[in-house]
Amino acid sequence: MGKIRKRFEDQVIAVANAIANFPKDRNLLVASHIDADGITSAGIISTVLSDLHVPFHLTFFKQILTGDVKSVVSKGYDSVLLMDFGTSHIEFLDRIAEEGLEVYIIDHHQPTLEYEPGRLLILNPYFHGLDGSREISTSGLAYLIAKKMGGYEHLLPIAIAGAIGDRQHEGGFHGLNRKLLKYAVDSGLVRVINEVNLFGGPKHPLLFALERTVDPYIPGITSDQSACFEFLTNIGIEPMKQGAWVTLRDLDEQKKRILVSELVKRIASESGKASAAKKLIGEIYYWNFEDDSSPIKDLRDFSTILNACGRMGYGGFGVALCMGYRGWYLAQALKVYQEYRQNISSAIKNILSNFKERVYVHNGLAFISGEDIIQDTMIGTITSILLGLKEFEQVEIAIGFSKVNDNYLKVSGRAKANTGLNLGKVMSEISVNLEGEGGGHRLAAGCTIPVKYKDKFIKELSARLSP
Ligand SMILES: [Mn+2]
Repeated sequence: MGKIRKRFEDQVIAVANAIANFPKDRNLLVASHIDADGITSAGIISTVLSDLHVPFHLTFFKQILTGDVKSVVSKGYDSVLLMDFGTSHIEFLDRIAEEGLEVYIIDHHQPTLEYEPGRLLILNPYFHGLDGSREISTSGLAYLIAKKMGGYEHLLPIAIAGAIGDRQHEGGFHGLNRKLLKYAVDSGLVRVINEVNLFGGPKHPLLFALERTVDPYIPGITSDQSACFEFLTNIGIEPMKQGAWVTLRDLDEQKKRILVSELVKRIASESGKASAAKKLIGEIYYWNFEDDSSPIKDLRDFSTILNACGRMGYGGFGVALCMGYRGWYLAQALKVYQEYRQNISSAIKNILSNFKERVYVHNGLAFISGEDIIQDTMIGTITSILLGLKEFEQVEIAIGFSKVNDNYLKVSGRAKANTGLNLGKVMSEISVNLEGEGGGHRLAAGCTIPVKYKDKFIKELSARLSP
């Protein structure tokens, strides 16, 4: 083990020890991000804390701005544990820690400054030479901490679902993620197969699988059952045979090929076909201990459902699923997921049918005005989906706008692979100059800016990206 890896390991142990020995008379606030990575991280840590009989409160944040961090530290708790955020507020948190608040951070976002571990106890792979955007997510870090305490191997599939939520599986898992997946497979927790990537897996009725697939988003199919019926019939696949729903497993290879190629046509133009096909066929990660008929058997579906719960304001259902609850909680989560699909589908339809008014494309850069029609918690997802559609074939980077309130805009940026640009860094720099703030990863980032600076933001970003 290299020196760097050793330091990373030591830090995992340090955080694990701190949690294991957390004094029960101190009150603790756990604050996490509302996406799938944040919810799975919260689920893993909540399981551990419950087992330790440590009382704590759990809360979720959607944007994680300085204001949010300030509100976390001002609530009067003795200790706070920030998950999937906090790295970009180290300086501020360090000052607060000096005043007596105990601060723990488990995060994988890029730091904006080098930090010498001092008063904060922080676990971030970037401080140890590891690439937090590809090699491990917060849920993976939470798992490593749990594992150090012993007996938490069964939580590994949950950690993998978190990494999937942050799209770290795309192009295959790397680094620590790869190791975690290998361990999950070797120990029989997860099974990996190559299959058509539709909701519910190979045994799910094809009609509903199509309707429920959000990732990839299939224009005219996602969330429209009668269109799915028509689509299948038109390409010669009967949705029902002898009174039983037809599933992926019932199709022969030729029918499967037709299905995929017709779906690819729906999603992408000629040039985008290869990447759309890649999204449609790929590794599926099965949670072995989940029932075959369970809607969260496929860890990508689990991740999508958790993300939907968070975005729609029901992160708690997601945490319950991570802690092993099913029944009513799962039924509620599925209801939320249905509403989420409908929201996405109507937002996409709205943008595409008002393309001229809503989208401004220039030099491979698209600006999408989603104010008044897209919630600030959904704009990132919608921007990602739009960037993959054929209408955005010429676009390398898409920037979506939505309203936080009357004074502020949420801006979400998504880049196609290999633009060579660090979107998180660029968005952080531009927003800071415009009385805003933000950051994120290389290919996915976000920021908040005052409404009055929208045009300036567009101008500055365009200038930064022009050759
Ligand atoms: Mn994350």
